[in-house]
Amino acid sequence: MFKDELIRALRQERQVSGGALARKFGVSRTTVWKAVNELRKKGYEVISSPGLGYSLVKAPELLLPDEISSGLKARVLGSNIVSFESIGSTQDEAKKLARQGAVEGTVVIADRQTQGRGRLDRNWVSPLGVGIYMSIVLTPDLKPPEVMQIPLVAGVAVVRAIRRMTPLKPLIKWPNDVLIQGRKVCGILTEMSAEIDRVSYIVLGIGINVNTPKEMLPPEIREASTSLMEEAGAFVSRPRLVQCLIEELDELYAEFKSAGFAPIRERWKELSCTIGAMARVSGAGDVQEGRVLDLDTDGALLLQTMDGALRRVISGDVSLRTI
Ligand code: BT5
Repeated sequence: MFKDELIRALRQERQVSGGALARKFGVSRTTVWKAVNELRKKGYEVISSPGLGYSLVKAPELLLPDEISSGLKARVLGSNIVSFESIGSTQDEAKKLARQGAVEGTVVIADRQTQGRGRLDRNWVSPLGVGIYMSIVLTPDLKPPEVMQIPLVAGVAVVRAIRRMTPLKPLIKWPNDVLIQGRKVCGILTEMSAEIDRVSYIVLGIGINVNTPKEMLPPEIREASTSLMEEAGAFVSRPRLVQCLIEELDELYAEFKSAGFAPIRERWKELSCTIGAMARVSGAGDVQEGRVLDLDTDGALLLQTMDGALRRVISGDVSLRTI
């Protein structure tokens, strides 16, 4: 905690003395000096001038709460940010915090996950220092079936954030993948705790391969996946991308809560590679093939199967034949 407050104080003032910082935090000057050295080890460049004090000249690319919240323009999301260098899964930590009554918009973010997961307990590969692995606690007034709209809101936010930060043109594959040139760059996972007719909380998990070199991904997913750096050919700032993502999601989530799913549905359709494509949908032991006609008003996929029948799909994995 003290470390985050120290970074904030160093950001606020061009130069600040060790004595002033010690008084501000109620600690000794030696403690301040030690904490500054810890920040230096993490890549912060702090100059100390005798008699004048400390100046922060460069901050590293860390996903620390203060790196994310500094200058963040969001109303609800990100008001509370918790970060970890390494964690099993940010989903589990966010669920724990939600059970303990965490405020809506609480963000749990990690530099690496050792047990990152996708849907149906599949694995989400989460190597250190190159990706974004984050989970957000949401408490919307929704009925359980409406929860499937949340990953669609998130998909639009991810695409917008990537487009703000890079020249790339990612597209969404129903329901929860963000693709670039047909390769997966982001996965979204929504888990909830609910009563029969009311949701108590949702944990929205987002994983993005940002500066991930292809070799860091295991061979079995290398062909089907990619990262922003691989596609853009340039390093992308993770803290700035997280900020953009929280801001976009904050705006879309507010719109979703006030105006419902209809406007999100229109935005989603504009950014999707799914509508009009030939698709193979597998789920619940069943495989259906056909043309995707539309996204239904509740977020389900409308599929016209080979025999001409119209099917509504509410969950499953989609593989597209024409993108
Ligand atoms: C997803 O599941 O795509 C949801 C992924 C959600 C990850 C976030 S990270 C923060 C939060 N904490 C967590 O523990 N999870 C969430 P699904 O549609 O089931 O896709 C999983 C499949 O994607 C795997 O079976 C692999 O084939 C592939 N995959 C795994 N890691 C990948 C990666 N880093 N990049 C691209 N594809 C990956």
